[in-house]
Amino acid sequence: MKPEERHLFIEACFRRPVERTPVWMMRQAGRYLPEYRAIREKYDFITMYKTPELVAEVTLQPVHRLQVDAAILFSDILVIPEAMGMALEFRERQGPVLLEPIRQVGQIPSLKPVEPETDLNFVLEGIRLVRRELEGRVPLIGFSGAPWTLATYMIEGGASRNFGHIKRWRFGQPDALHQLLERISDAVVAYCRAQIAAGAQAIQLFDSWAGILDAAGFEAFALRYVRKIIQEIRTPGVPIIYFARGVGAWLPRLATCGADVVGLDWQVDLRTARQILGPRMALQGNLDPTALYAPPPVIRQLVREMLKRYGAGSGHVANLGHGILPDVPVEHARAFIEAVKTESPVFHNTSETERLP
Ligand code: 1CP
Repeated sequence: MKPEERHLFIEACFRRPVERTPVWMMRQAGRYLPEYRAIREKYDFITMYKTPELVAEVTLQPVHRLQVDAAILFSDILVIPEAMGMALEFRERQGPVLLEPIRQVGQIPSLKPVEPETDLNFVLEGIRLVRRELEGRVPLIGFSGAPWTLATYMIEGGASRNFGHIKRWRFGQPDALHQLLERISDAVVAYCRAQIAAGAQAIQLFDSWAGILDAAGFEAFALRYVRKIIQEIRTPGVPIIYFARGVGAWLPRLATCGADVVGLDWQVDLRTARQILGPRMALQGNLDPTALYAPPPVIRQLVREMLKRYGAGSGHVANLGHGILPDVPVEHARAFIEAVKTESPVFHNTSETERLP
């Protein structure tokens, strides 16, 4: 069989049998890698994600160095607000900032519909380059921000402490918020479809700020749009992952999102999550990213515990519960990846797993 015909990562996403648990790390293409920092010394972050050759190079760095089971495109969720016409600036030590956040309903009509082939061609070209260079070794994950999280950045302007602006919309003018979320959803659908057409083999929707909502708000302002997007971008053979942070209290609701895989943060217990979500979807996660500060033998033990919490059989993609932190030693990241690869086969071998508690 040619390598591209069967990828562990894709098989596990669809809960088909695998000989071991596949593993990758959110934010694996980033600052903890010295080779990333070396490029970053020469270019600012925005130039990097707008240059397809650099996108390809950085995307492949963790594949070469750590032999992860999937590549994730080096880019950012804020390319969508930027393509909709919002000015974006990257500030060192602060991160990305949208210079004129949306604070009035009247600003919504000025947002442009997104045409990925023209507005975001640097992403699509990056995908094509990565696919060519990967030669089918591991699959490439494309991604987008989910509408709620993108709306949070568009209204707050950047990272926020209390999310006072968007919360004011959520409770005070929900219709205006829905109007904005509709527009963002249209852009996300077009963007994800274009990524798949260019060669993305899986799509992850990042809802990093879902956890600031209340239960009813999570359903009305986050899930409802995610469900619709997933229906519209569904493509045979291309798994869709929904990563929502801070939503452990709403697992039964999460089960209705329609994704093939749900990404979980480290506060969720994998066994409980599998009981609730397992019959319908695969699970991805969820080691605490700060666990990678521990020495490698401890990391190995923590990985063993994570695998055991999930239990026997397929349907688990090992990952961190959020992005890898910039000051984690590369050798600790390697210990995480290797521990999953060497410890997990026992959980896929029925004669062995029958003996597990
Ligand atoms: O070199 C630098 O200083 C830039 C650091 C950096 C990197 C490497 C940023 C700025 N973004 C990225 C890459 C990135 N961002 C990827 C690449 C693929 C990967 O390796 O996983 C992805 C998937 C993202 C997604 C992203 N960007 C999210 C969702 C995931 C998450 O971590 O919650 C969010 C919220 C962003 C916004 C963003 N971009 C960058 C920063 C520092 C932030 C966070 C700002 C904040 O809210 O505090």
